[in-house]
Amino acid sequence: MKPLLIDGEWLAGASTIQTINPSDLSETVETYVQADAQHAHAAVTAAANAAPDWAMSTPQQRHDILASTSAEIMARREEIGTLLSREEGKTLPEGIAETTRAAHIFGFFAGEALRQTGDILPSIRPNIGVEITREPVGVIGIIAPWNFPIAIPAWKIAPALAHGNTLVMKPADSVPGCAWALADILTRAGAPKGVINLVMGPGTSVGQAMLDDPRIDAITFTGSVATGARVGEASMRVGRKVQMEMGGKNPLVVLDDADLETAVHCALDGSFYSTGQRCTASSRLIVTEAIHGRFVETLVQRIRALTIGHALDPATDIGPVASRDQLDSNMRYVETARREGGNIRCGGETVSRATEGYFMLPTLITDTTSAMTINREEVFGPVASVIRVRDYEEALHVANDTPFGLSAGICTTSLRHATHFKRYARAGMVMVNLPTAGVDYHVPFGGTRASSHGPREQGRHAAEFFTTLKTAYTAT
Ligand code: UN1
Repeated sequence: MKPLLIDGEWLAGASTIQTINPSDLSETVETYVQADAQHAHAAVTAAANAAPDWAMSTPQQRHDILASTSAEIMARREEIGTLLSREEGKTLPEGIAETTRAAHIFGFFAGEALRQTGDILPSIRPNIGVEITREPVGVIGIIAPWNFPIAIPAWKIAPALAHGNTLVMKPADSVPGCAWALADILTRAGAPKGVINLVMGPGTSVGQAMLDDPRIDAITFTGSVATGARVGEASMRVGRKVQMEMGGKNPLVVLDDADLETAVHCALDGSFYSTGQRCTASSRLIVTEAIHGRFVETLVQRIRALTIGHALDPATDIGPVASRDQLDSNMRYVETARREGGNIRCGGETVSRATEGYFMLPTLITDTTSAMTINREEVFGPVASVIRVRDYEEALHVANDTPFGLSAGICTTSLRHATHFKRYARAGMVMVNLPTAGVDYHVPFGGTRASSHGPREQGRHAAEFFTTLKTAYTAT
């Protein structure tokens, strides 16, 4: 049984939950203690009490904790990756790759702890000097989603600590295993008591208690648009800094001059790997007329060749959907697309395997228009739709015809179109001849409009959220 971590103590609580393997519903993965609102309160108290000392910790101390965390994650990547795949359902290679990514993130931010910088400059007035320094924000609340159970906690925890903040973390209910492993590793790596607090529990009680607690100075959230709105409103009420990564409805434009192999690969990877459960997934394939037929035919062939199955089976390409609710929601979206005139070109149904799990065939819906529900709302499953367009200009227009703005891709051999798209795609990230999903950890991550709010995550730019600037004037 995995306990809560509050003020350096591993604690039992009044209740527990068990996680279930979405590849095999007969298998319980782990039992976790559930926090309540009082635990959340105690966790914030611990983080607030630990904040002044941790803010004064040396760059070397922060570096060493983060570097040894990175090393332990790397050494245990198969074991932790397996736990990830058993709880979330992504395939074992995806689970191990995500765990490796988490190790790299801790390694990067170990370096960032040493690379704190500031500015010294003259005042506009005589005999005055100005210093601009970055200070920790204080107590960070972390609310993490279920689809990247280790990478997203890592890219929130690592910069929070590197920049001298303490934290209270609530992992997603259905996949707390990796966040628990991180808390355990960080504690043994030397994080002082109260610096990291882990409260597993429902959003309605634990998450809400965090939102309502004005002692949390900043919240970093990844999840749905609906929950993001609640996080944003609650944070505004207490004047708290907030960073939110929410949905996407990411376009992948395929132009007539695209290399067909590249385009099909980008669509297959971007739309269906990780079972399409990525906010960066390519869910709208916007294809110009001359390549449309060949592209759809080849993509359908490749989709049909994918093996859908148990996440730990080495033959599996695409694991199960993560939960019953998500599967039901995916199927409702497919039904709505059919009703609104979409052609379910392949997939669109659940499948049985040797073990009972949430298996769904990757689904391609053709003959869709930008106005259809399937092209307006995020599905968050192995479902992509095709919109046929005349030319690049229409493709760009359709690509931008969405409230979201996370990632946008284009497959083309035209430098002119690629260059224009990089400039005019309304998204935080643009991919040329690459899938819309799959990002580096050393550069900014985030989007525009309904996808994101607040400063970017990851890379050096993470400092904007996890620090606050101080400007000091000194008469000389
Ligand atoms: C990726 O595409 O590599 O929740 C990462 C998500 C994003 C992470 C995507 N925040 O899907």
